[in-house]
Amino acid sequence: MKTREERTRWFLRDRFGMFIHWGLYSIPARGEWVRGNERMTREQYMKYFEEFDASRYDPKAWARAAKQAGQKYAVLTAKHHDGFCLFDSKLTGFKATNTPAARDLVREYADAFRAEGIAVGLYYSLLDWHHDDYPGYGDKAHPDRDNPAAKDKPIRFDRYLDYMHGQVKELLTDYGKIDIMWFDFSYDEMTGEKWRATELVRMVRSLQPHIVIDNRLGGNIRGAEPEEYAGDFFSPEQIIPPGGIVDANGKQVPWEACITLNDNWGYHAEDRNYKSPKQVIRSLVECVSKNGNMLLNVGPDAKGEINRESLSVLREVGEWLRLNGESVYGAGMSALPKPEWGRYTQKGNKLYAHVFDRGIGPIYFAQLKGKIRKARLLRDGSELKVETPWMAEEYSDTAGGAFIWLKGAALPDEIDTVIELELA
Ligand code: H79
Repeated sequence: MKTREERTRWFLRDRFGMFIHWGLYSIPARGEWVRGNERMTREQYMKYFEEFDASRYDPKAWARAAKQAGQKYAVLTAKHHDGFCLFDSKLTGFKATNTPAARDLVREYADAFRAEGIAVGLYYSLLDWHHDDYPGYGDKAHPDRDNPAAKDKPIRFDRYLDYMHGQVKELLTDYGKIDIMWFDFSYDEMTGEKWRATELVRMVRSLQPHIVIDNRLGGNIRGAEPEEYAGDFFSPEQIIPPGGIVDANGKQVPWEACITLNDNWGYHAEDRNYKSPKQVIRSLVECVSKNGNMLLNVGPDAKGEINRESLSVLREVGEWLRLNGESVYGAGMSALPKPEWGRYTQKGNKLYAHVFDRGIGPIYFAQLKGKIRKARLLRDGSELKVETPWMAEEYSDTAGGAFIWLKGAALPDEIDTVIELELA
C-alpha cells in the first residue's frame, strides 16, 4: 500500500482547488444548512426536489472556470447533509435522476473536469437529514432535533451505515478514477468507529488505492500514531492555521484550508460579502508559505450557474497565477523567518519573495547577504539589482542582509509582487 507521503505528493504540489456546493438548497438560496437551520420538515423540503431542474448546468463551463482560475483539483458535493444525491445511486430515490433535471450530475462533473486535466474529488456528508435511520430527535443539527413527532421513532443506525458505505462504494466504483474523498464531518460521539470508519477507509483504499482522504471521519491525524481512518490531510475550515500543522513527532502534516468566497457554502442570494481577489491571492500565498493548500468554494445557483461575482474573482486570481504560479505550485514553506514586507515561499534553491507592502526604498532580505545569485521579477522576468545602499552598513541590524531595488515608485503588482531569488 502507498504511504501518505506518496498519496499526497500531487495534492501538495497542486495547492489550489475548487470546492463546489450545489444541491436542492440552492433553490431557497439561504445557504446549505437551510433545512437544519429552519427546522424544515421533509415535506416542506420535498418541494425543492420536485422543481430542481439544473437547466443551466454546464460542468464544462465550471471546469473551464476552474482551469482559468489556476485551480488544479475540484471537490463536488455528491451528497450534503440534506441527503440529496447528485448521483444516480441505486440505494435511494432521493437523487437528481428522479428530479426534473433527470441527469447524473456527478458523472457529468467527473467527465468534464477530467477532460480539462483537473483532478476529481467528491464530498460526501456523513450526516444525513433525509435517511430514516439517521438520528433526528435530540441530535444537535438535525431539522427534527426538537420535533416531538420524531421523538419515539425507532432508529437502526446500522442500516444507515450500510447505506452510507454502499453509496461511497458506488461513487468509487462507477465514476472512474477519483482523486479525493472528502468526508464531512464528525462531532461529539458521532466520530471514528461510530461510522465504522476503519472498514470504510479500507474499502475506499481498496477501490481507489491512490486516493487522498480528508481527516473528518475522526481520529487524530496529528497524533504520534494516527488511526487508519485519520486520513491523509487536516482540513481547517474558514481558518488558516497560524503556524501550519505539525504532528506529535514534529513532522509536517498535509493540510488544506477550505474557504468560502462569500459567507456561505451553498448559494445565498443575499450574501454579497465576496472576498476580493487580493484577499484570495494573499491567503493562498499564506497557505503555501505554511505548507498548506487552499480549497476555495463556489456555490452555483439553482439553475447550475456560477454567478458573475464569483467568476470575476476567479478570473483575476487566475490571471495573477498565470504570471506568478511558479511561486505557488510545487512550492512550500521557507526556513527563513517571515519578512516584514510580506511572505516567502520556496522550491529548492528558488526563494519567492511575495512583497505585499513595499514601504519606501530598497527591500531588505535578512540573512541573505552574499547568498543571492540572481533576482528577477517573476511576472516578467526582468532583472533586479542586488546592491547595498549608501550608508546601509552603518545600521548594525542590516549586516547579514541583502537589499534589492525595485524599479519605479509603485509595485508592479499591487496585490503581490513576486521576486524570484536564486539562492547560492
Ligand atoms: O459543507 C460545508 C458546511 O456545510 C459544513 N462543512 C463545510 C465544508 C459545515 N458546516 N458547519 N460545520 C461544518 C461545522 C458545524 C458546526 C456546528 Fe454543530 C453546527 C456547530 C453547531 C451546529 C454539529 C452540531 C456540530 C456541533 C453541533
